[in-house]
Amino acid sequence: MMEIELGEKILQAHNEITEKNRELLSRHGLLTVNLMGSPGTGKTSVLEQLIPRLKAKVSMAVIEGDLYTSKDAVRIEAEEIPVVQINTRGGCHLDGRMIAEALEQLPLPQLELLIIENIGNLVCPAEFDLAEDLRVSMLSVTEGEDKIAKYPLMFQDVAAVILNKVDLIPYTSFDVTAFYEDLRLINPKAPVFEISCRLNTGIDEFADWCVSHIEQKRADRK
Ligand SMILES: Nc1nc2c(ncn2[C@@H]2O[C@H](COP(=O)(O)OP(=O)(O)O)[C@@H](O)[C@H]2O)c(=O)[nH]1
Ligand SMILES: [Mg+2]
Repeated sequence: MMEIELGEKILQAHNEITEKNRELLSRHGLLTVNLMGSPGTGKTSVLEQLIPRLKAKVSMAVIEGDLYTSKDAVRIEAEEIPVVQINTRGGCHLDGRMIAEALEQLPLPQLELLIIENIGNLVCPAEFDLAEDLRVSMLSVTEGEDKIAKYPLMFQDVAAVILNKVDLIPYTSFDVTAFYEDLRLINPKAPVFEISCRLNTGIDEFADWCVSHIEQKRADRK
């Protein structure tokens, strides 16, 4: 009984903070994207490819979730956009309180797009609403297509899926057909962007998808 009550209280506190974050983000008209996936799937690499394509058209910032280091934030800083580092000190996901603190450090009135790189993990991030508009989940071919069926929460309720490292398909046993079959069982509609950060392919399509959502947000504000 005690445990359940405690869990409920923590969850309730998280939900209250998240609603405040949502109100703040919506007041400033930001489109917020929660980018999730395993460690090493290529989240930061995708951002490094995406930011140069978007930053001339869209005022954007990144929140970098990391366990202990600022290595990813340093990589994003090189793209010359605002970036805030959150270190969870071992915590396996970002939460509303961490996002609230990060938002305090960002120039919200000047921003249109906020991308949150979540902690590399295929389980916990899926369970925490970060007040995002869009969830994007990533899988890379070296992880294996079976991860869709094994971690369905991560892929079922997302607006888009990125399949990264497609340049490595010839060198792995990744089964593209099974990937799509398993994905469509749990998520029939989300667009899939097949990307290679190494070969620089597929990113333009993903950038266009982001821009179309930003344009929708601009239209909603009018
Ligand atoms: N071959 C190949 N390697 C990639 C690709 N994208 C990322 N990587 C490599 O995968 C590793 C992890 O990438 P990173 O962006 O740090 O992943 P994160 O932990 O999800 O942020 C790095 O060594 C990248 O160079 C890709 O499309 N193809
Ligand atoms: Mg990273």
